[in-house]
Amino acid sequence: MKLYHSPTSPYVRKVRITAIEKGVAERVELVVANPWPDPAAVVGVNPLGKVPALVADDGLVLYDSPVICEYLDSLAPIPRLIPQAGAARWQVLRTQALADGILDAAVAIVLERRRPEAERSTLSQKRATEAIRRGVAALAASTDAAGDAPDLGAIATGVALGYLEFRLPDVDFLAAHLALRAWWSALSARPSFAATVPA
Ligand SMILES: N[C@@H](CCC(=O)N[C@@H](CS)C(=O)NCC(=O)O)C(=O)O
Repeated sequence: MKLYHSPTSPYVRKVRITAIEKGVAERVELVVANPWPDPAAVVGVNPLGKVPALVADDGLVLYDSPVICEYLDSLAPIPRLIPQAGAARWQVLRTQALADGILDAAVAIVLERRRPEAERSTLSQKRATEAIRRGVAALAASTDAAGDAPDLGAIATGVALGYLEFRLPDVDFLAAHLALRAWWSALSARPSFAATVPA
């Protein structure tokens, strides 16, 4: 399999952690494709011009990190990162959607901050910041106890919190959520997280 990736993309990190937790990381060849300076690097595999994109061994092309993670989860029965049915399945997928939404809002702020000051929208940044605050509060209300083997919801949550710390360190989104901070700290010690810390 080939994973088109940029080293600092949090969506890519989620896929890489999923591959490690599933025990299939050695089957994944990393292909550097940074879409910001060079959109052509990835449009051949993803018409949206975004990473991650995966080319499976049989030539199947997949994109959007939730789809790629579900594909990786299907490659081996154990550990199961997305429950196959029932309420547990929908809760994991919802948590992933929540964490990915936090990422989308955080990425929007990062991009806004990179624009010339006169072109920045304070309203967009404020809306995104508030969405992140509400999202983190919802994660804090629902995250499982520390020490559990992570499912895809936990992986996505850990990646989102890591990205907030990496790109928006001036805002302490976890200040009011000390239990979530402790949970995340324990999760971050796992080899899969330690091996994928963004440089
Ligand atoms: N929903 C997508 C988001 C992927 C995404 O936004 N990737 C960013 C890198 S962090 C990207 O490639 N952006 C390039 C662009 O928007 O042109 C996923 O989960 O895979």
